[in-house]
Amino acid sequence: MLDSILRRKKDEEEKRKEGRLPPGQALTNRFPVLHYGPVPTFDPKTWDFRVWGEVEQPLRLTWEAFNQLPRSQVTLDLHCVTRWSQFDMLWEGVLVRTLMELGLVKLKPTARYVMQHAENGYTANLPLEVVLQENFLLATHYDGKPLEPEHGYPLRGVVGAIPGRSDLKTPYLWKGAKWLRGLEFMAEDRPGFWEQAGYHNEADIWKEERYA
Ligand SMILES: Nc1nc2c(c(=O)[nH]1)N[C@H]1C(S)=C(S)[C@@H](COP(=O)(O)O)O[C@H]1N2
Ligand SMILES: [Mo]
Repeated sequence: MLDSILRRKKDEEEKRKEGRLPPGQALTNRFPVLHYGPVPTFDPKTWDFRVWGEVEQPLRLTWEAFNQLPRSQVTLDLHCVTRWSQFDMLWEGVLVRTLMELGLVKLKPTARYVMQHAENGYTANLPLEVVLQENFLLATHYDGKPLEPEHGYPLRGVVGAIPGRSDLKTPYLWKGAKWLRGLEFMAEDRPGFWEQAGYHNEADIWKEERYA
């Protein structure tokens, strides 16, 4: 017990020295579960992933089709607004850029923001530029395995920091919607679920943009 606390403090100091611990955050080694409401059930026969809004053509993919998309891997440091940070987490999933490269999604020039729509009405908004970065993933796997139900199985948005990539904007983790069912491309910004509840719209981890 004491051992593990001391080890965690040492790890935390290390990450701080490396410039990877944002202000007000503490290191955790156990992946916490945080969300509002119940964990939804997944039915592969009725599940779909939709893209609509400021796109040339709306898109609908079944679970079977979504699974055939090429996946990318990225190692992210995740930072939750409730002040835990977990480092070096291996994620796998589909980059939004990949949907565009395949021609499945063609953006209208008016597209500037993106709303993630998840089960039970959860939403999270981000600027288009962030969604197109390589630290935002439509994630199906964590640590080499399909997501656990409580972490968003079968699909979640995930956003985190890539060490050394200060060119990428990094918002807090609530900006990734678990149990994701669709992306709405928008001309104007709209607040998502936690943003309507008073969380910061930009949510930059380095500027500690926690609450508005
Ligand atoms: N669908 C959905 N996604 C969600 C949430 C939620 O309530 N519902 N909470 C967000 C918040 S506040 C956090 S911190 C992360 C937590 O992800 P985790 O449970 O995998 O750690 O999920 C985010 N995505
Ligand atoms: Mo959170």
